[in-house]
Amino acid sequence: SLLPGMLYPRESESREVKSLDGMWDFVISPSGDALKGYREAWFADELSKVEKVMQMPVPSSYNDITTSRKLRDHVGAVWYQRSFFVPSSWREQRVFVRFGSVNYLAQVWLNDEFVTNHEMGHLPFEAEISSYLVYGGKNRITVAVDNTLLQTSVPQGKIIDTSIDNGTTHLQTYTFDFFNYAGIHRPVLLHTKPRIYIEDITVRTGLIGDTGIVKYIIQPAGLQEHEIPICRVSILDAKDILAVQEPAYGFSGTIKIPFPKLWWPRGMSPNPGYLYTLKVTLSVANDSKVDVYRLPIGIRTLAWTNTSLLLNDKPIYMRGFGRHEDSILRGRGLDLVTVARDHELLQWIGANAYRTSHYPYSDEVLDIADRLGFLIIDECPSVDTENFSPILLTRHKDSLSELIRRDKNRPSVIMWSIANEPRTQLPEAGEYFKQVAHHTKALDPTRPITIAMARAVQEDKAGEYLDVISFNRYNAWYNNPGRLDAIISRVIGEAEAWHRKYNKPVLMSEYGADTMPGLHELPEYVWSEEYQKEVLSKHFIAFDQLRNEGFFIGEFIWNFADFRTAQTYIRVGGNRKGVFTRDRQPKMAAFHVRKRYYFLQKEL
Ligand code: GCB
Repeated sequence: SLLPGMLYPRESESREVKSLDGMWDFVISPSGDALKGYREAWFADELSKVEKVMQMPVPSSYNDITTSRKLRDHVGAVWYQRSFFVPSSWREQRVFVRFGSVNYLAQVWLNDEFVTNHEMGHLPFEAEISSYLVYGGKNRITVAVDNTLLQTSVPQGKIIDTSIDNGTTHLQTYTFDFFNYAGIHRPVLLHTKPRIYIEDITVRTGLIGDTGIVKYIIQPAGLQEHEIPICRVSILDAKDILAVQEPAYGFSGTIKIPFPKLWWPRGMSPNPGYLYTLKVTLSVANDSKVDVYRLPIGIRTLAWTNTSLLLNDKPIYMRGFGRHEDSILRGRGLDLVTVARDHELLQWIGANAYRTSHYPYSDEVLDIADRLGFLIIDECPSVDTENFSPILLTRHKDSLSELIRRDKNRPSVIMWSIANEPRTQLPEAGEYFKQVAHHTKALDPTRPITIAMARAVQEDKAGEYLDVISFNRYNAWYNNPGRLDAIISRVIGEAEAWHRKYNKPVLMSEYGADTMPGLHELPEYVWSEEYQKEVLSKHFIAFDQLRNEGFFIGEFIWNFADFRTAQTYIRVGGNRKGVFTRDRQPKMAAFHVRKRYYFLQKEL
């Protein structure tokens, strides 16, 4: 692969991890003088000496923490800085800094030196900083974060200059329906690796008869030409007992596990999400230093036909949600309390799947999905694409390269979603998505790809390049609001039309209704709890009929929980299509969804 590896920083006998999370000094770049920080080289000294700084928690979005409208709606750069100490012992190691996600553009300086930059939120990046550090002393890290979205960014946005009174303001506009939260959204970790280290691991699993097959490829780094590497791979079960006595040797190979415990999704086994550990050790002859990395893996197969998706040779039916990484005050920042609560609620309601709408979720979220046996449709950050251009195509492909590099070994990930609601009716959309699909398939032929479609079946130009057709449709909401009677036939008709046109499995990736908790009305009226319940129930009837037709493979309610959007008069405090409120309590419909999802679990 062209990209260097992006293994999650895990401690081991050869690797140390030190978190830089906590309060950082923070300054907004003045609007009207966007370049000030660069001109004055704010990274070159303590920010607090030259500017009035505030304290900003990392990880978090910066938008909703203060009472400042200016900060909430800021467009352009902000600066983060903190200091930290590095022990002298780290001189013997390589040291890296890793950002789980910075939205959208990041530039990083270590002490006085520029270290790296990264474009694209929701995906990790790291850089080796060994040569920039003061060992046994104090260091300073500075990060400039710019949230500006343009027609060439993923996702796309537009900057509009407005003149009100006598000043000009840059306004960020975007068509996607979630707030463009910004900041250092996920953990910042310092981590060490030995001089010669395991750079990347790729695992593919299979099953032949009663034998589990684990194929692996190890990418080493730091080897000199004359050095003779020794790479050793073994597999441990969940109790840390060797699953096979003999380790495998070499940078690639196959390990066979007799009668393995398979990775099953929720509801298909009393013990879903079973994980083994792939333990890799790398050393060189005549050197005592050994690098050790432990990767959790699940043994499963995945296959698809023109009507179904098969996991361990069994057809799967997905019952779940589109979600968001969104919570009160924190915005899109990783919040482990919310992550834990969300997975409690997902279990309570009987879901077995979710889509990471509309961007890749954190490593920490996917770790839980692997462990609990959720089926994940893993979505790249391309949402609402409208102006297809060569630069955008390159970035879009990059987003998939980075996503697949990060998540390729995860058993929970059973599909790549290469876009949400792109304008697939446009003439250029065909060639564009042909190329994105090609790129994705070349990187990972083991998983099917999909797009969450919004355009009408007849006008679509992208479906032929996909393996699974997903569609988002708001019957009785955006289409025919109030017309509960129109739902069943429309949903069935559309699913059939997609299948007829492309002869591929079909799932419904979004449907739902905005609902104000506490608003009640009979007969059902838009925005009431009764209305949401009824919209969902009508869809359930349609899905049950579709399931008899043999090509329908999943239902995903929009949305798991209420979430924040840009300000508009169609949103009350944000998007209210959640079955749970933004503070993660059930609306009335949640109890009905729970009945259905448990019924499906029993039936399947
Ligand atoms: C959609 C989008 C999603 C929106 C949703 C809505 O089709 O994919 O991002 O939030 O509709 O509620 O309008």
